[in-house]
Amino acid sequence: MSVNIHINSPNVSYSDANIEAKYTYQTTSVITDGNQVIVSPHSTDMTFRTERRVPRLGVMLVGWGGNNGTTVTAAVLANKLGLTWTTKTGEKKANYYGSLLQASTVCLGSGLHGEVNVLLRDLLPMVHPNDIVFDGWDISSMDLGRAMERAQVLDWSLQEQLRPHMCHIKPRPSIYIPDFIAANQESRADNVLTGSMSQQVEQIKADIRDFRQSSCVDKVIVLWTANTERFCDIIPGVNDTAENLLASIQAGVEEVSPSTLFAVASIQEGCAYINGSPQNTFVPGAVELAVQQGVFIGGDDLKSGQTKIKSVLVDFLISTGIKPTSIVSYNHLGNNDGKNLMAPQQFRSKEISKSNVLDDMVRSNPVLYQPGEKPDHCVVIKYVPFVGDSKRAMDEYTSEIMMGGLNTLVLHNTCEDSLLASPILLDLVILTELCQRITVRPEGDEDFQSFHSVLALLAFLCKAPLVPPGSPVVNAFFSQRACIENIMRACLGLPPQNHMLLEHKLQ
Ligand code: NAI
Ligand code: DG6
Repeated sequence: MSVNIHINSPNVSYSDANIEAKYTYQTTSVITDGNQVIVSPHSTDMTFRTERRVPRLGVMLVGWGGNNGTTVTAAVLANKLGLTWTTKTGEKKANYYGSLLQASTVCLGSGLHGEVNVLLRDLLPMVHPNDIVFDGWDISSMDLGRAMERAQVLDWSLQEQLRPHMCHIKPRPSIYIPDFIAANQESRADNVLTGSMSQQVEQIKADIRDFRQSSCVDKVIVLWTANTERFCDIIPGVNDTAENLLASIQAGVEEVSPSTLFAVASIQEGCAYINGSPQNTFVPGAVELAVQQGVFIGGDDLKSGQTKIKSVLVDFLISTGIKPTSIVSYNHLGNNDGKNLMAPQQFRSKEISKSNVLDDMVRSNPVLYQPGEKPDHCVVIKYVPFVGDSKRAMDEYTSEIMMGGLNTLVLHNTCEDSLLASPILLDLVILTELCQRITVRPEGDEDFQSFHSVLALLAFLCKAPLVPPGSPVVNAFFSQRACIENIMRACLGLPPQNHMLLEHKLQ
């Protein structure tokens, strides 16, 4: 059930169109000189403006016929239709567990009977997942009903109820360049565009326009949830600037990946583009193009399971003064993602995105880690067809504790990968859409400005967060979550959540 939140403050005003909140943003700058550390607090007054009208949102998935694509489409349908189904353990009901926005709460303050917690989705006007209209592309022509069956994620009796709604939906033909994904994917590729590279990009742009018009959506966001590609080489003159990238597409240069082609098409159509996979889709030329066009881009790679817990556990260990020295993360899975990741170049993309997650936490504690020192960190992925989408992840964390002691933690996690990923896909597009309606005006400025085109706010949902050039990358789970929560609170003129509870600590 949704609640209606109204802020009772002279700093917050409501009009039919907007919520405007006056806010004081507090930061501290630090100058270090030997063992002297000079800290200066600063305050900047600003106004946050949030458009209240929630648009009809269209989401186009690249890789719509895959496990994530079919599962998220089916889950939204099941929620919309209020479906229930029976398994050997009883009746199940469609829900959005695992979604930050739909299933996690924020404490607003104290009421008569203690803390009042509301769903994050109720803080600001937001698209409800049930109202999203889906479309998309896949190199496999299989209809979504059969593709859902191929994915082997949802219970059979739920599939039976959903199939009549999904069997008539076919993904649009897509851009297929075999060199970028594993050779073992070739047999799926029966739904591919032909023509020159630039003609194919034009077709993707025409698809976006066609979807926008035929489904009467106000906005389209495009999200890559297709196979992991190999990394691209960054080549001066090819993909290093927007101009060179566009010229390379015209010339059909080989080192431009399908995911970058989709990014370019989306940006040129004014649609935000999110990369749910690990590859370096956002080559410098693509980032520059997004900035030039003022379009949001975000990614990379959904942070769904093993890496999510790593961003919690390492944060916990280092912030309690314990020194992780070795982290070994093994997992096996049997879905098509696992099959694609058997190929060394595609595995390497995933290995990179899973490996960088420790960096900011390690850097934050110079007592535990000398400059350049890092824990040993090993990532292994194996393909075991029998387990299907039910991924098994095993992790060993060894840490140094006091006086040369060792502390070893071992985790075993089994879960359907796509059921963890689907709510994250929804959070990504809903947060991105919300950010398109938020603008900020620092005091003294004439105009309201949007967030930077590289939407770093999505970091909580991504393994390898994309940030504006020169910005710090934050991987630590609770800092990432606090960032989202506190920006949403700022839009309502509310201070950051400080957890001090002083009202209960004084005499
Ligand atoms: P999947 O293999 O089931 O689905 C990928 C789909 O993309 C397939 O249907 C394939 O035919 C299609 N495809 C490949 N190249 C394409 C192209 N150029 N254009 C259009 N379609 C194309 O994989 P799954 O499990 O859905 O995962 C998708 C991506 O998300 C993978 O890169 C995976 O690594 C990433 N991911 C998945 C997570 C999860 O928990 N399931 C978490 C984090 C990332
Ligand atoms: C095996 O690692 C396959 C991958 O696609 C992962 O399942 C996916 O990236 C989720 O990764 P993690 O580390 O967040 O569980």
